[in-house]
This record gives sequence, C-alpha cells and structure tokens, in this order.
Amino acid sequence: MERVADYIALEDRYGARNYHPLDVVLTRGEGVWVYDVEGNRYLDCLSAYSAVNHGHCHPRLAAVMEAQARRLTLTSRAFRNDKLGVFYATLCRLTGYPMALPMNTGAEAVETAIKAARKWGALVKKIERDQAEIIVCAGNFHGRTTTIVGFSSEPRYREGFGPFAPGFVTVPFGDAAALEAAVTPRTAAFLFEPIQGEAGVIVPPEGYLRAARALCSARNVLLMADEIQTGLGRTGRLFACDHENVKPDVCIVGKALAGGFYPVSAVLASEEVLGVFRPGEHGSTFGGNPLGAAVAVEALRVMVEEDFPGRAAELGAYFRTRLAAMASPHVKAVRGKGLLIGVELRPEAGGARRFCEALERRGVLCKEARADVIRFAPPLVVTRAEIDWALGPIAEALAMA
Ligand code: IF1
Repeated sequence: MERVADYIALEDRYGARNYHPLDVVLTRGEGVWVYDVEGNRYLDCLSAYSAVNHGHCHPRLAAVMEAQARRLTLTSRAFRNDKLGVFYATLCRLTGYPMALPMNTGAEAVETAIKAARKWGALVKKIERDQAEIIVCAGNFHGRTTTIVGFSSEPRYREGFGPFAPGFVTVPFGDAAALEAAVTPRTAAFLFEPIQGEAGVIVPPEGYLRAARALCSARNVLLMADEIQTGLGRTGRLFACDHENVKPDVCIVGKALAGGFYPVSAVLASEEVLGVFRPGEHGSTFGGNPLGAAVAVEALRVMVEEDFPGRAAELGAYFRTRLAAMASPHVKAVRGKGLLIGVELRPEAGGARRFCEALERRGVLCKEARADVIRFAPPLVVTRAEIDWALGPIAEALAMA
C-alpha cells in the first residue's frame, strides 16, 4: 500500500498546481463519509461543492450507471439515443420549463445561456447584432472559461487570461436599484447566483429576487439564474429562487444533476429562448449522452423520493442554529439557506484555512468559501445524528486559540 506522501509526491511531480488541496488522500466514499488511504474516516462537509448532494456512491445511481455503462455510453448527437428524451421529459416536468439544452460542465451550461441570451437579444429583442449586454454581479462565480472569468471580479480568476469578451456590465449583488440603473435598451439578460457560493455564501436581501424578476419582466430582459450550486434541493427548496417564488426565464443546472457520478448540466428555458439555436449552431461531444442522461434521470428521482429539499430545509436550520449557539469568539456570522452554510470568521481569527485543517484533523472535511468563510455543505442525505457527530469536532476547532 502506498503512503500518503507517495500519492502526494506523484500529484506534485506530474500535476499542474492549479489547486492547493488539503493533504488528505481519499480512496472510498459512502453516504456522507469518505475514507483516506490510511483508513481514517471523514464526514464530507463540502460535497464536491454541492455536486455530491446524493452522498458518495449512492447505490441506486451506481446500479444505473453500471448497467448503462455496459449497454451504451456515448453516441454523439449525430444520432439519437433512448435515454435523452426521457432525461428531457423528467427534467422539464420536474422543473416546469418547456425545454432543455444538455451540456456537461456548469461552465458549458453558463456559456450556452450567454450565447442563447445574446442571440435572443438580436433575433427577438431586436438589439443591434453583436451589441447585446449581459448584466452580472460583483462577486460572481460562474465557471472558469475565459468568457466567464472575463466578467469575474476576483483578480485570481482573471489575471493573465485576457483579452476578454466585451458585453458584460457589473452591478453590486443584492442592490435592486443598481440593477435597474444598469439596464439599457441593449440589455439582453441579467445573470446571477440566487446565493453567491464562492463569494462566501452571500444571501441577498429578502425581496431582491422578486425585484429582479419584476424589473426584467418590465424591461424585456432575460432573468437567468445560475442554480448550478444552489439548485436541486441544496438550499431547502428545489431551486433557491423558489424561496421568493421567482421563476427565472433561464435556469442553469449542473453539479448534482447526475448525483456526482457524471458531469451533466443543462439550460432550462422556453422555446422563445432555446429556439434561437438552429441545428449545428451549438453542441458538444458528450452533451446529452445516454450514460449521463440515465444517471441524471435516476438522480432526479432519488432527489424527489428522498425529499432532498425538505431534508436540507429541516437539517440546515438545525445545523445553522447549533453553529450559531457555539458562540465561538472567532465567528462573526453564520449564514446560508438549507444545507448551504457559511461561517464568517472575524479578521483576527487568522483565516478559514487553518480551521479547515483543524477540522480535517478531527474528521470533518470543509473548504473555505473566501479567505474568511468556512463553507459547511454536507450531502443532502446527511442525518441529524451525523450532524450531531460533526458538531463535536466543529466546536473544538472553533474553540481553538
Ligand atoms: C473550481 C468555486 C464553488 C458554480 C456556479 C458555475 C460553476 C460553479 C455557481 C461552474 C462551479 C466549482 C468549480 C470549482 C470549485 C467550485 C466553486 F470555488 F470555484 F467557486 F462551488 F463555489 N456556477 N463551482 O459554483 O461549474 O464548470 O465547475 O462544472 O473551479 O475550482 P463547473
């Protein structure tokens, strides 16, 4: 058996250093638990940034994936397959959108939404061709492509990667007046995260989503929600926009859509929006493949049958209440919705990384969601007893000097 140091040495020898991971080498996962190569057990409080909402290696998803993997994995969209239509129907009927366009990663789905909005702007809103503007929020995270990082406000994500695509206007997140002031006749869409994950689990003021909805409806602007991290039950509703009963014109999903087994993402919208794509104008090699589609259908069924939104609502409220009650001297605020929780630390706490390392030593795996915020986002299959178990190590870590 290789030692931890041997695995790390291999990664460091051959791998690009585009991450700074914790030095834990995982080899197995089951439910909320993951195990390292030395047999240590950890409670996963990151869920691969909400891609593993179903918990690790959910048996129903593993069974569907194994069966489909032995039957048909990839046809390309040059031909049809017997899983894509069922995936469309399941996803559209569950979410209430008439149409879907399947992609693979979240960034690809966001890029797809940007292309759809621009083309909708030209064809439907009659914006001068190639002049459409899309409003985005400061603090956004929508992926890592050069288009997307071009409108990021985080220097780390953009420095050195320009030149960037034009046509994006940045407004403060949560400020409805600033949003209204930014809309022009050339505005095709407003792209936002209902809760900003990487910015530190930033929940906008109550009413912001409703105000954005009303403004976009009044000014014929597409309201485009990036629900890649907040969607599919994570915040205690099917979508985070549901907390304000807001239905975006475009809903972007990914991550947990195939339960963490396979990259499946999609853009959900009307025929008026997705109908701008004519055959051959957009696509991807793996988009809509039968393997991902089969797993995604089962993942959506599990999400409904195991009531992930309800679980996240109930257990998230419990988790946040217990975290706040710890009254740690290091903690400035506990915030979030459902099981997307951010614990903001005071400046004198010395940053979230050292707390994540202390939590790792105590069997809980977390990741900072900004230098001073610890993100707690366990799989949505977590039980109250497992949360109670985690509260011990968390209390110890938050009590350290
Ligand atoms: C990394 C962050 C989270 C996302 C939202 C689109 C995407 C993501 C709201 C793109 C992806 C991941 C990417 C991963 C780390 C993680 C992340 F820290 F980068 F910002 F979750 F907050 N929209 N987020 O959260 O989806 O293309 O990755 O499938 O890049 O390090 P993707």
